[in-house]
Amino acid sequence: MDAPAGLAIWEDKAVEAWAQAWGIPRLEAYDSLASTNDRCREMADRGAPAFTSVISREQTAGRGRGGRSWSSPAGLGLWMSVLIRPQSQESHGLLPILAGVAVCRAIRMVRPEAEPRLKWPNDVQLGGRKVCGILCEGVGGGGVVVGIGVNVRQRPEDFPMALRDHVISIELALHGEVSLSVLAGKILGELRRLAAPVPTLLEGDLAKEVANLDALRGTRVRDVSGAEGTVLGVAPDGALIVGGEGVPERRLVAGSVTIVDRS
Ligand code: BT5
Repeated sequence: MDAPAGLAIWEDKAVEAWAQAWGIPRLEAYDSLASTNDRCREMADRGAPAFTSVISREQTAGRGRGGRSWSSPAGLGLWMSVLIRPQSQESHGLLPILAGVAVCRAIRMVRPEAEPRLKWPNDVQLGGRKVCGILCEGVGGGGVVVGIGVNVRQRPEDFPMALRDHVISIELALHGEVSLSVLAGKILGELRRLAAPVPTLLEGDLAKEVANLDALRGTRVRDVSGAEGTVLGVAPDGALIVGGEGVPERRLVAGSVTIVDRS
């Protein structure tokens, strides 16, 4: 497939200059793409180096896991994909969490009063509402495209009706303008710190940080099989540990959980 026409200028600056400022080898920016993950995958297939990134003002077919759709209106959020090339397959399960930590740190950098939380396995929340979703997709040669969608400027009416009670944008939660380029630069900077190289386990300070950010720890949840339990934390390999009150401890490695009770 031919490469679509990329922008020379994004957010008032040459795209190449952003790549240089952020210390990444290659950046492409677009007005509109079906999905930044698809474009990043094409670049990966042609041998693009780690941290090659793609940003689009709008996505016409932005997606979540399992083919769910991701609302990506023009100019209202950061819709970005980053190619990671982990040394080992073992670290793949950690990538959504590492990207989530990068987003939490970046939000704190642009809004120090913010209290973002990680909702295992791939969401970032503000005030219990989803502000960011992460979609990691494997590509050839052991690479992973990490898609990061952050709601930045939406007002409630900019979200699809069915989502309004569960979602939030940074500006709705915290007021005042947030620059897409500053946010993108902070996320990429933190991702480079966390994922070059990609760790194979969550250990030490990083494990503590994940525990502190964990929105689910201590909550009662139901997994996709219908089983309930209390979240005990995130394991070093990124699995969610659920147990408590006579329930045998188990590890969830994929899927989602629903919060049943916060007490
Ligand atoms: C996700 O999936 O949360 C991953 C979303 C990844 C989006 C990025 S944007 C850049 C890159 N390119 C892409 O095409 N995708 C990535 P999941 O956990 O399956 O959640 C999907 C669900 O989130 C949907 O079914 C909706 O309920 C909800 N949702 C859709 N749009 C949303 C939005 N803008 N903000 C919050 N929630 C949303």
